[in-house]
Amino acid sequence: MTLPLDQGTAAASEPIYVSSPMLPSMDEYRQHLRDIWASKQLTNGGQKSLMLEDSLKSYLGVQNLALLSNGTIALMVACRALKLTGEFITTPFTFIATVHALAWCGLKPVFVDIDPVTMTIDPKQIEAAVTPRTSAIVGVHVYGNRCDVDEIDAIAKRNNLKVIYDAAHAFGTRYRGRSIADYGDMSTYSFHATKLFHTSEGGAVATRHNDLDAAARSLRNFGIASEESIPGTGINAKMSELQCAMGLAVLPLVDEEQAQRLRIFQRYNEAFKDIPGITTPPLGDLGEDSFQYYCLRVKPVAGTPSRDALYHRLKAGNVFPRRYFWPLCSDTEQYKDLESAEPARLPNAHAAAREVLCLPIYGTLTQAELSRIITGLRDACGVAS
Ligand code: T4K
Repeated sequence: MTLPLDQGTAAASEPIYVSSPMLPSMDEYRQHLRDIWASKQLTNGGQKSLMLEDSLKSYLGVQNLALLSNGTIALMVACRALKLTGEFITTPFTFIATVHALAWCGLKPVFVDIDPVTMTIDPKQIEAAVTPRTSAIVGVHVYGNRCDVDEIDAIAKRNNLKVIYDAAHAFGTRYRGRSIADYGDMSTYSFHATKLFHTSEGGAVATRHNDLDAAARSLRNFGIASEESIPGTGINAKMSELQCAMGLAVLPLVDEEQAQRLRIFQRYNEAFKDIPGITTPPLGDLGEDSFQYYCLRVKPVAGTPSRDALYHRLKAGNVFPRRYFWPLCSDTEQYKDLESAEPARLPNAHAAAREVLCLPIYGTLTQAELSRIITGLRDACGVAS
C-alpha cells in the first residue's frame, strides 16, 4: 500500500518525537475564538464546553460525559464521586498518574500483575488481592488495549467493588458495538496534547450512571450546588472555553488521523515482522481501536540487541521513541516498599517494562521520516534494509 503521507525531507538532524499533536487550521480555531470573544465567557460552562460535551457524547456513544481539566484530575474526581476509601487494586504497568491520582485522594494501591499479551490488569490476579479494605478496581486500557471488562465487572459485582477504567489511551475504543466507557462505573479520559484527541490539556469522566455524572459535575465546580449551597468538598477541575475550542476544532480530524495511523501501523508491522527478537503489535480495526501508540516488544534472542540498546541507537539518530511504562509504578520511591510491589509478584509487568518500545506515530509523519525510523531500527538490529 502507498502512504498518502507527504514526502517532506527528513534530514537526520531533524528530531522525530514519539508524538506530535494534531493541529487544526488556525482559521478554524480563530472562528471559535471569535465566538468566545463575543460572548466574553472564558470558562465556567460556556457555549463551547456545552458544544464539546455534546459532540463527544455522540462521537463516543456515551450517555454522560463531563469535561475536566486533565486526565489526572479526572481520576481524582471519579474517586471522589464513587466515595472510594481504603485500598484499590490496580496495574503497575501504567503512567504514574493512574496511581498518584488515587493515592492523592488518600487511597492505598495494591498492585497485581498484568496479562502477558494485552499488558492490561490480569483479572485472574484480582480476587486474591481483595481485602475488607478494598473499595475499587482501577483498570487501564493501556495503549488502547481493552481490559478484560467482562471478567473485571463480574469480579467487582461478586465482591461489591466499584470499577474505574482509565481510558486515557482508549479514545474511540469500542467493544461489542459499545463504547469502552460503557463498562465499569466510570471511565476517565486524558485530552493531553500527546493524545489522539486533545484539547491541549484536558480530560473527562464518562459514565452510564446519571447520579455519578451529577456528582462529577458538582465536584469539578468546588462542590457548589447553588449560590447558597455548597454540599460537596469539590475542587476546581473545569476546562476553559479556550481548551474546548481546541477540542471542537480537533474532533472532526480524528477519523482521518486514525486512518493515517492505521497505515503507519501496517507499514511498521510489515517492516519489522522478520526481525528476530521483535514482536509487532496486532493490527487494530478502524472504529474499534484507538491507535494511540505503536509499541513493539523487544525480547533479545541469541545476541540480538536489547530494548534499551535500540532505544539509545535510535536516539543517537535523533529519533525519540519512549519506554512507556518503565519504570513501573511499583518501582517508584512512593510505592516500592508496598508488599504488592514485590517484583516476584509482578513478572509479566516487569517483562513488559523491560521490553516495550513505543515508536513515533502521528498522522503528519512523512514518508521520509518513516523510512528514517524503519531504517534506523533495522540497522540497529543488524538486519539489512
Ligand atoms: N492515565 C494514563 C494511562 C496516562 O497515560 C496519562 C497521561 C494520564 C492518566 C494522565 O492524563 P493527563 O493528566 O496528562 O491528562 C506524556 C503526557 O504528558 C501524559 O499526558 C501521558 N499520559 C504520558 C503517557 O505521556 P511525557 O512526559 O512522556 O510527555 P512529553 O512532554 O515528553 O511528550 C512526549 C513527546 O510528545 C515529546 O517528546 C514531544 C511531543 N510533544 C509533546 C507535547 C506536550 C509535542 O510535540 N507537543 C506537545 O505539546 O508524558
